[in-house]
Amino acid sequence: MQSHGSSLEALTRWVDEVARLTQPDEVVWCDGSDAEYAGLVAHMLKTGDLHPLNATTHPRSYLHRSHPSDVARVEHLTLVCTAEREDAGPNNHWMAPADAHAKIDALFDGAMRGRTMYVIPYCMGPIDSPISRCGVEITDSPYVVANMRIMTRMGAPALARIEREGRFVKGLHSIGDLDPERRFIMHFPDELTIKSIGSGYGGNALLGKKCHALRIASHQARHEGWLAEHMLIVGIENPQGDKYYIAAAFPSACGKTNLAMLIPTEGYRRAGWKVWTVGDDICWMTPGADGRLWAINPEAGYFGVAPGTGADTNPSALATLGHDAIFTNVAVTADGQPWWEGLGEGTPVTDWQGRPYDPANGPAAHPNSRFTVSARQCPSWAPESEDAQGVPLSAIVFGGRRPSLVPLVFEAKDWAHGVLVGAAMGSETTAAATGAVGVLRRDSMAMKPFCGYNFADYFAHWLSFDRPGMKLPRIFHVNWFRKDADGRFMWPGYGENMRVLDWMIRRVEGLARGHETPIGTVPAPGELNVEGLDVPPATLDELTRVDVDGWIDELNAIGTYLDGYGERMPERLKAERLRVSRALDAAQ
Ligand code: GTP
Ligand code: SPV
Ligand code: MN
Repeated sequence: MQSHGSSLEALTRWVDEVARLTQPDEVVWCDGSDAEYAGLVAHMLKTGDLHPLNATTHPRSYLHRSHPSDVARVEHLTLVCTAEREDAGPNNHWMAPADAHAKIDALFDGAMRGRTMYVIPYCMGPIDSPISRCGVEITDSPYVVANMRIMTRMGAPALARIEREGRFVKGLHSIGDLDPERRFIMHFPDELTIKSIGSGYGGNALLGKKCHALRIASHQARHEGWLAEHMLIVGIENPQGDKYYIAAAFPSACGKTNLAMLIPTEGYRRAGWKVWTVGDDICWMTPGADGRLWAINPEAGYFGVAPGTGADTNPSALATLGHDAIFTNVAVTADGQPWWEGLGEGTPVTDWQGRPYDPANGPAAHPNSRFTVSARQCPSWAPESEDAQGVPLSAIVFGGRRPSLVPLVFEAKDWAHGVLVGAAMGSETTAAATGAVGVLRRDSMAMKPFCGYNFADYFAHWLSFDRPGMKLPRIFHVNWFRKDADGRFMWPGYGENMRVLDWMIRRVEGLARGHETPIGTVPAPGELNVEGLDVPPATLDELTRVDVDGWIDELNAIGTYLDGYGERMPERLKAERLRVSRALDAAQ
């Protein structure tokens, strides 16, 4: 650890160096105050970076329209720059660090001329938690500053912690000229450094989020014995007042925010069940002295998907969005309210690009339009989100968009099997990243775009938690997205997912025997609470059935996928796949 003061010296030196390279007109150190935020908003309302919304229905809320070519993450331009290509793995795009620095520094040369350079100290996680980590983002985008203010603990307290600790992640960002040809998001895990240019979009530009809290943090976590994951954290309180915490990894735009804010259906509510939101996107897990995994949400806000968020699907999110929110690339109604497909009320008059709405141009809101809002505004916000030690996990859930084959829910036999289930995850691509939508691909643990190192080493790291003294969470897999022959979802999802969480908790408590199958344990007939559920029995049977022939093919495809990682793939995982394959053959 560096001595007191030297860290700020290092920080100041880096800020000076960046200013010399990027040549801004002005350098502003952000303190995170309300007055600073209000000043930024006023400035952006003048420049057109923000547009006012209806101040009666949406106090202090604003619309941002991004460049139409800058609306999502860009995986092909996102690089992990380790000395050895193999350390980044086939799951990442790679460039040698020296080449990467040279390439991107040339783009940063003079990039901030005529602009203000903001220095943003931030803390990922509760400001006084030993698990939390700090960073500093330098950016020329006031929109990024405003979003970082909502998404992280930003400003003076973070700077004080950086001065005390002497360590922080360096993140340099410029919107550049927004030309996709000059857009890169580069990570240098060994230098705890991020450089991003050419995009103002969330995951590419809010460097505390995916770049720091997942790609850099996963690399640190591997060496320090913890896990940085693309997971929500939800607390479920039963009528007796016991709380169970569950973390769930679903790929981008596959239901984390919705499950984290779930409102139990009426029967559960009447019986006294409550659901608490700890986090909706990122989870840092650390083994505690008691052998359990303890989880914190490193973020302070939600950068959530707007489309599909309605009074019938996620009323908690709508309540959260009642004031002090930033909307990006949504449509607007005649009276200046934000609007998106699935909202359920209102009529769009202006689309996400600011044009008069014409259905011939596609959806009114961009499919990856988003809201940014403080987590504390959520009615189900869990006060334990601020607990320094985090919350203890009872279960980990994996899941993706699988239109066929994969049952509603099953439980892995043990930790190693659970790691295989997570590694084997598949999901249809979504609008959260540029490229084709609806293409089934492997997205191990929902970390394909976010793991800062070789997936084979990552799976080995996951397996390493299975050791004496650990009291590991149970591992489940869910699929809310099965479709029937007509392409309609077979499971109603959203609040009804409470029925699946309830079964998981009964499994944890030893109160549901389940039905063992070669792929894992599914609910035995009668175990899933279906009271008042509007799903035909034949559909429910189909949702919990294991199609042995289909799964034999799936396990073969998983084998091919794991083999793609060559020698580095842990034998334990290959053996686990073989075990499941053989069990399926025996059941045929
Ligand atoms: P990121 O922020 O991109 O990491 O996404 P996320 O995992 O938080 O996804 P989110 O909860 O925002 O959901 C994305 C889309 O899936 C939205 O359009 C939701 O309405 C839809 N969705 C969420 N849960 C369900 C569900 O249980 N069933 C169905 N059919 N759709 C769902
Ligand atoms: C995701 O794409 O998984 C998100 C949005 O949560 S972003 O922060 O842009 O990555
Ligand atoms: Mn995400």
